[in-house]
Amino acid sequence: MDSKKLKKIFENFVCQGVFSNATALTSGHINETYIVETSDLFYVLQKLNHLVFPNIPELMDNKLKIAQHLTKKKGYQLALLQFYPTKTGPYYLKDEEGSFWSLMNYIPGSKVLDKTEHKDQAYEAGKAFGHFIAQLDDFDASELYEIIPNFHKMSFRYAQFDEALKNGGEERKKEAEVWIQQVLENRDKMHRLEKLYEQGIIPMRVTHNDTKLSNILFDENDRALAVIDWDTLMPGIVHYDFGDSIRSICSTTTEDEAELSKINFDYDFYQSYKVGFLEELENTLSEKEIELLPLAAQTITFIMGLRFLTDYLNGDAYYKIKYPRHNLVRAANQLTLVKRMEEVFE
Ligand code: GN1
Ligand code: MG
Repeated sequence: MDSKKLKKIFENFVCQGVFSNATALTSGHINETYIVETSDLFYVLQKLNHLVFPNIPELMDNKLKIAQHLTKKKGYQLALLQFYPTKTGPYYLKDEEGSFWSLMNYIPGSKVLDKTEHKDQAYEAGKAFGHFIAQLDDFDASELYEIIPNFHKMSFRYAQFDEALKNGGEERKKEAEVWIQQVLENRDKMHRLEKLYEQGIIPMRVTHNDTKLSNILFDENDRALAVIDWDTLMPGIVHYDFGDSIRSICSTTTEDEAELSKINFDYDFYQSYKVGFLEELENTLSEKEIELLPLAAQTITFIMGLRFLTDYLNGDAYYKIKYPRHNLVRAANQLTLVKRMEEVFE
């Protein structure tokens, strides 16, 4: 998007500084994100994908409530996201094309990691997400809108997959055959966490639901600075967040790697992440929740593989892709990682 348009959008928000420049960040799969440079400060301007997030007012309401809660907590040790209102009041702007925008603070001196480089980073990531969840423990989950209903619910993702299998093109199905087979074979095992939740054995908490490595900001010394991307904060189970971190933090490649032989599960990183995570959450989680963490790693990696595969069969309707078989590559990558995890855990 050109700079002139971005300037116009930015000027609808109440904040300091005169717009000088905007650069796109390309890592997210859903929203469009820009760093805005002004005479004063940097900001993060985001075009929110309203096909994925159909109710933007509710989305922003969730994020503001979380910000308010964490601001009030004296013990919150990470940098906070702040959201800026528009001149007409709401914390989002609807532009002339019907697109929705929000503006956030930029956290100075921060960087994002694509891949874990050493185990201290894994430990820091575990501490950061553990801390975030612990600080939300006294937040009333019923105050949050379920922004994407059934987001990590396996039965819902299986239903979408079954539908895609029924309607998908023959060619795509043939290309994806081995991965479809792996999904079918693991169906029951990967359903276990959801069943335990439904039986009341695992409790509901407020969870982040997108705890990948790139949703942590690090400082130059690799200390975690902030947990970002609060789009999917909703009621959930702790396993969603633990598992989603492990799949990105303990893989030897990114989820875009097409060369499957390069994908391994790094058990040292896993242990370090878990130590950091439990340092923050030991007194909050039950023994049963802790016992199920290895299954969480496999289940959430699997659900990502399943979602990429479903999107591939659907003709790439959901995730942004950079080339035609991108979603198939991502699905193969994640399902390979599940296998590598299984070898280690069993
Ligand atoms: C999407 O847009 P991004 O990168 O924050 C997705 C997550 C997936 C992730 C895979 C709302 O997150 O669930 O884990 O891609 N978010 C949504 O990298 O579907
Ligand atoms: Mg996200």
